[in-house]
Amino acid sequence: MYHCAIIGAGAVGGLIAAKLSQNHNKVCFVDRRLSESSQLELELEQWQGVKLQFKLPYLNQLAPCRWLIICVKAHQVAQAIEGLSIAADCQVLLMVNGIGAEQSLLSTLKPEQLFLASNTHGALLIDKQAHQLRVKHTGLGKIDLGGYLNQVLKPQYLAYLNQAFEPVYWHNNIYPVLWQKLAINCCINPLTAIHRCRNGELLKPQYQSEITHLCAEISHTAALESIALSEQQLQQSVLQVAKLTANNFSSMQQDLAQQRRSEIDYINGYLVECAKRHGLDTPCNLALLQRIKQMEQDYA
Ligand code: KPL
Repeated sequence: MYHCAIIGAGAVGGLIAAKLSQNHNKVCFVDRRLSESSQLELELEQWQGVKLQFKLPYLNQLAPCRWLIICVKAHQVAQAIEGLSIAADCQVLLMVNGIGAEQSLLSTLKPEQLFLASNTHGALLIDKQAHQLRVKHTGLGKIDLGGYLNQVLKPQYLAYLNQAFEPVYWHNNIYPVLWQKLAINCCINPLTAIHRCRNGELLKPQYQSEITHLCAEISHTAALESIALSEQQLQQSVLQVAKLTANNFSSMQQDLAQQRRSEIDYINGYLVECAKRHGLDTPCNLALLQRIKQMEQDYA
């Protein structure tokens, strides 16, 4: 029996599978692009040649899984679980950029089954062939998680996740953490995509006024959602992440460079819509949203 199924055989999914299996959890992958009932070979760069085989079970045979981790792009979440038979007592952990994708799971899952996480571990996809995946753990980070509903009991798998990824922090209310991460993504992702630069470029003086305005809009919107995050606190975390990941290209920068759909709808798009529901205008976030949308429309 698999303890854990991972949807999304990418950098983060690969890293989680590798670390959980190192800690003796039985893990399988679910990936619609690969054929069912086949194997996926995973190598973590740090393993120096050691490879592990993971099963891709038939999608309708997931019933024994009690723990499902979804780490796909935010806009792929709904499709990722389509047609899966997920047991009513299976706990589902969503680990995606932005906010809003969780709503698409609620037609299939009960709200108390759903948990949301923010991950700051660096993971890089070195190579992905049909049935082979090579990933690298590029930076130690942390995982924060909590229930979709506030004040729910800790999930059973928390201890296993903590063994593999210490530290894992449990929150009775995860939303302030998700909003802080949202602010980081609202600033770093579109700005690096538009200016085609690495995260560290945003530390330059010419970007500071725009980042200040973006953080002010995010802080005001968060307050309307009863989440207290000061503009200064948000700006500080944006700059800290830009510094810590200075050499990286953000996920949105990479998406646009490779002419893929970005996660903008769940990042600045979520922020703009949320503010609108409260009657608040967020012109700086709206401008970035429109610019990224335009860039996506201009793909050849
Ligand atoms: O989450 C990220 C992303 O690229 O999506 C950051 C934190 C900005 C790191 O690049």
